[in-house]
Formats: sequence, C-alpha cells, structure tokens
Amino acid sequence: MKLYYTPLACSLADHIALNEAGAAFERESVDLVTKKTASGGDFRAVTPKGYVPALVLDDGEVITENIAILDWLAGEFPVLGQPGRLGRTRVLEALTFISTEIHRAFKPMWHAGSETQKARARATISGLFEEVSGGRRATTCSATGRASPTSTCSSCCCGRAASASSCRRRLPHCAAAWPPVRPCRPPCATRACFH
Ligand SMILES: N[C@@H](CCC(=O)N[C@@H](CS)C(=O)NCC(=O)O)C(=O)O
Repeated sequence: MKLYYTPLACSLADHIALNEAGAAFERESVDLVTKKTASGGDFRAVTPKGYVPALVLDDGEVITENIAILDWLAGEFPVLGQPGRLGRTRVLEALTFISTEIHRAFKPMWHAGSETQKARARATISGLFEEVSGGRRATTCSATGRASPTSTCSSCCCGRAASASSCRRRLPHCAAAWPPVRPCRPPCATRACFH
C-alpha cells in the first residue's frame, strides 16, 4: 500500500499508525498548493478531493478521510485499536471528536482569520485538547505501553491528536497559547514520520 502525505499535515496520523503497526508501505509526499506529488504526478488523479491523507491499497482501491483510513488500519493491525465490545466504538468516538471538533477549530489559523477569530480559536482549541486528553488523567496504551495523549488509548487516536496539534510547530505564533497535549513516548516530534 502507499500513503500520500504532506509533512506535518493531518496525514501524520496515518503515517504514525503505519509505522507503529510495523506495516510495509510506500509513501509519497504531496505539495498541497500545486497538487503535485514528489515524483511529479498529479495528486488529483489519485483522489479528486486533492486532500491528504490518501491510502492506495495493493488492489488499487483508494481510501481517503482520516477516520476511514485509521479505522481500516486498526482492522488490519489490531495493535492500533482497542479490544473489547466497545473498543472500536471508543476509537471512532475519539477520532471523530478530533476530526470534527479539534481539526476544524484550527481553520482561522490556516486561512488567514482575523486576530479576533484566531484568539477565539485558541481558547476553543485549549478546551478541546483538555477534553480529548481526559483532563490530563494519565492514560497508558495497553497495546504499546506508551503514554497516550487521548483518554482513549489507541495509536490511531494518539496519532490523530498529534497531527491535529502538529500545527503548533507550523504556526509558532500560536505555540504558547495552549498547554501541550501530554506527550507520546517517544515524543511525536522525534519520530521520523513527523518530518
Ligand atoms: N476530511 C479530511 C480532511 C483532510 C484535510 O483537511 N487535509 C488537508 C491537510 S491537513 C489538505 O489536504 N488540504 C488541502 C487543501 O486544502 O487543498 C480528513 O479528515 O481526512
């Protein structure tokens, strides 16, 4: 399979998950402005949406949307998910919250929002991170033994939270505005797939 990604974009979640699972995969970066892939291909031919992440399976099927990709990966590589009757549901619950609430809340930062909109977004994001990290209660992922930044211990959720928060590295002016999510072990920023 092949992951189309952009460094520090939300495709980081899938990149982390693939690495954590020990999956064999190819990867190719995408310039989100020109929609060209690193090898000069047209990314819109891979997915007309033009959004990363996109995961191309060995049979040619293309999966887009973080939640769908991470859920598919957790099915293929159970170490990424959570066991139990509600395991998959809890992972989807956390992924949906991160995708629809946290990721969306960053928009004023990316799309030249006004200073007022950015200040409002920072306050919202602080609260949302607090929520997703379970009020900073210690959570250790039962699968990997690592500390998880989400109250749901799953590499999928951990990676998705990391990718939502990676914006702090891209947007230094908002870095100090909210407390860091409890770091993963090893810290996400030291992972090869972060760059
Ligand atoms: N709904 C998509 C959103 C993906 C998304 O927003 N990707 C951004 C990077 S984080 C992107 O590719 N943006 C390209 C663009 O806006 O043209 C998902 O959750 O996977």
